[in-house]
Amino acid sequence: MSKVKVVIFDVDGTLAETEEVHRQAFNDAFRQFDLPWEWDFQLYRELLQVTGGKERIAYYERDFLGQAVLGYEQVVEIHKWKTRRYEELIASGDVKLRPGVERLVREANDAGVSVAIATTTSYENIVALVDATLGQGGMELFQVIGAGDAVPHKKPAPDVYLKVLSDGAFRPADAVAIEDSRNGMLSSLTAQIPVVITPSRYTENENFDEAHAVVSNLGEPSSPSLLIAGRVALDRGYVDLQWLSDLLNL
Ligand code: XBP
Ligand code: MG
Repeated sequence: MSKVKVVIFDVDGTLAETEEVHRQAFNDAFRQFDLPWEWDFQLYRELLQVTGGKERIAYYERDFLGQAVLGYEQVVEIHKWKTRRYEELIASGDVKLRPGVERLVREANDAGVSVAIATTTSYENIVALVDATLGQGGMELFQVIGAGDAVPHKKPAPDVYLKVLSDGAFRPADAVAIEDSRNGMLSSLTAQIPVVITPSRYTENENFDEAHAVVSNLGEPSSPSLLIAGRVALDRGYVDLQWLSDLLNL
């Protein structure tokens, strides 16, 4: 009998390595709107500290360049174009789910354990990614979704996790979050939800000291994952419901 009642997944960096696609879509949008901006890998890593695409653009102009010329409506318009571009790029099918994600999502569904999403990206972007990776019907594998602008404050604020808990009538002690970033970890922990970190390309140097476990990825029976830090040994080499329950039982 699983103690976990809901597994809550972050999206960007956790379900898949999507941030390079977001970066490309931002840069394409800047060209489209004749803005002389180009975000490279290092700069984008810094800018990822600001969660949410609109917030990131506004921060870049105001605090990074120190000259706010775009009004809020223009930021929204650029971001809308960026979202369409992101959907196009994701639909090309080059981005794959990270190891173990599909296995754990299906294991939970088969066991009657809920699967939820808590992200700062938009609902459209989730659908684009899930359709491209899990195919038609993939969205039905996620019973509760907390996305983007549905809450007033994005991660590291706990709002999106609190929304998922309240929408699904889950207790924090029955939930576990899977995240890839410090901001995501703080969001989940502030909502009192235990968190497992699978660091991603952009977040591998962040501090995850407060996480319940850090694993290189969720792993597969055929390609085990490395336990970087954690309170329970990862004997089988991959994260499954039993292991998550053991983590919650501590
Ligand atoms: C990561 C983010 C997002 C994406 C861009 O979200 O901070 O802002 O970088 O997406 P997650 P939008 O919580 O899934 O890790 O442009 O749609 O905001
Ligand atoms: Mg993330």
